[in-house]
Amino acid sequence: MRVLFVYPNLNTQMGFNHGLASISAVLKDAGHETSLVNLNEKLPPVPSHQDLAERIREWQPGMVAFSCITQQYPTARELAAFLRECVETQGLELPPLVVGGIHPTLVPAEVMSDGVWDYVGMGECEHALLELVESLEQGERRDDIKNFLCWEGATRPRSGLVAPVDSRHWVHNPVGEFPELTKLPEPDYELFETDRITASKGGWFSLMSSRGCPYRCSYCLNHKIIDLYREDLGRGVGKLNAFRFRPAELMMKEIHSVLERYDGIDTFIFDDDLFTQNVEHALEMCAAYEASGLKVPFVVNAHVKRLDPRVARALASAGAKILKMGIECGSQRVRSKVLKRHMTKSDIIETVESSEEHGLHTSAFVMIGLPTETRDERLETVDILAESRVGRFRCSYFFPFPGTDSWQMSIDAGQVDVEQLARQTTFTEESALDFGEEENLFIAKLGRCLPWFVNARMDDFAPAPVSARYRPLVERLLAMDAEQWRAFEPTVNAVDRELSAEAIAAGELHYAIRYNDFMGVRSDFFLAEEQGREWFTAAARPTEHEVERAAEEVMG
Ligand code: B12
Ligand code: SF4
Repeated sequence: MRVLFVYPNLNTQMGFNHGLASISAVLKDAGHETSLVNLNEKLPPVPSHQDLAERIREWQPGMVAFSCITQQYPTARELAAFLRECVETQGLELPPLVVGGIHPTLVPAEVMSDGVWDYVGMGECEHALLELVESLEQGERRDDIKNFLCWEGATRPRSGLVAPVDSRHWVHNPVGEFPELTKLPEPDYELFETDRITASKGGWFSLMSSRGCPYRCSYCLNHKIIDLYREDLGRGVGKLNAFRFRPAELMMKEIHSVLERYDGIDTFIFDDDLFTQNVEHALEMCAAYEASGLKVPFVVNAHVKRLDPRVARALASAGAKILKMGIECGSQRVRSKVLKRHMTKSDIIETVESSEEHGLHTSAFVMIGLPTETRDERLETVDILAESRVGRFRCSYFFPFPGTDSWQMSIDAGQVDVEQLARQTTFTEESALDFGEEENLFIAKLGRCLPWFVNARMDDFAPAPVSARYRPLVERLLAMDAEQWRAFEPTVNAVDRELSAEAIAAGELHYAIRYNDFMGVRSDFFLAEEQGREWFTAAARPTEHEVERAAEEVMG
């Protein structure tokens, strides 16, 4: 059968959709045909609603299957409603419309109640979608396929453009077992315009060598996935096989075939939730990577609670370039009570230190504007960055995803701005929570100018001449009222460049806004990168004098 996938990747960071790549590979292996309508601004021309209808008319798929995360769902729903309209207005013959991915998994009933879908997929659907495709091909309308919420008798009532929504006529099937990663075929990267995507991501190519994560952070989907499978499969978490790995041998085969097929790859990024968590798997992956002689650097995710020194060494030796980790917030209370991220300040400091000692550049995720967080607690986030001197940090405004525990917490705290939440598609420009006028203004300044706050605080923890340079700027910033801030905000990058250039010239270690507006990067790293030098191992860490010399080169 022909399956037409739709990925409404509009207004969200462009990327592969690993879920679709995996499902498509399984369908193709079973002899089905797949194709993709990928909507993203960076891949023009962006197909219009009508283009999608024409594609269905011409290609005549037996199913149209959408995949989406929360921010992409409104577009998916809009497209599906448009296609339903085309049935009435243009006589379009429409096959079943299916939707799956993170958002439908988190809030399936809410998605189903929109009335536009025939099937709503929950959880990992490689096997489930194949079963659905094969049953439809046989002309069956089954309503008992695991992982799907659908209409009784799999027949959507067709009165009106959008069906009347009545949950009494739905069948909510339980999820089936998690797919074994050892048995899944190589992801179908051919589904995408891979060369174009790689080029527009600056040569970064995303891979996944594992699925799942043993932690239960309140803002992430993992606790909800575990609860769903635990309830439906009736087994404890230890017996769910939720945290799975693709053997190093299969990963290396995939990496080599990707390098043969696609041009312009100069960094691999393992998008596994936690690459370093399972020591055995991480060591095997690093050993295989190093033994293959590949010189392509790579990037991985780690948890600060668990970075085995053997793994840190193996990563550095195999060519890992950046180690990413969630620090999220400096306050112990907010980390443990709100985020359910149980780690101490010393876990954070020690992991950053140990990674850097092994020559790994560290990158921290932090969130600003968390529910119930006080101003002092927000400033603790500044302090943990200043004290740890992490290699870089990526700052986003906290966003509560529907269906997660942090969503409920934000509602309970009375801090959700519902309208803002509904229209927001990124988390790096503004907060979706409302803390009152004064605090909202503070959060906006902190989120946009975090590197300056960190620079200003660095000498509270270790000698840092740069703090004196940034302190007056932070004081000026804090004194601005809303109108003054609005006028100043567009100049932030220019001011940052100017001050950073002065700090470079003076040989002062500092953070500057680099690569994108929400990233603060430590000067020794970006200077090395700008000069095309290798990142240093700890033993070869630059002295102040070397930083000064490098600065002189950059400044001419
Ligand atoms: C890799 C990853 C990325 C990569 C690639 C994203 C991509 N589109 O593939 C990058 C770095 C680009 C990225 C960016 C972002 N990400 Co991200 N990312 C992930 C991560 C770690 C893994 C996703 C993954 O590939 N999983 C493995 C695959 C196999 O699973 P899957 O995609 O869920 O697909 C399965 C099922 O969902 C289902 N399925 C999927 N599609 C369909 C379709 C049909 C028809 C059916 C039936 C089933 C089905 O079957 C699939 C196969 O088993 C997840 C966390 C996680 N553990 O899932 C976060 C996650 C998806 N990301 C998230 C977010 C918020 C983002 C960003 C918005 C962040 C930002 N500030 O910009 C951007 C958006 C980018 C985008 N266009 O998607 C959130 C989404 C939360 C939500 N409720 O929507 C997640 C869940 C993390 C979290 N906070 O909980 N991300
Ligand atoms: S450690 Fe990361 S992937 Fe795991 S539950 Fe927490 S946020 Fe999600």
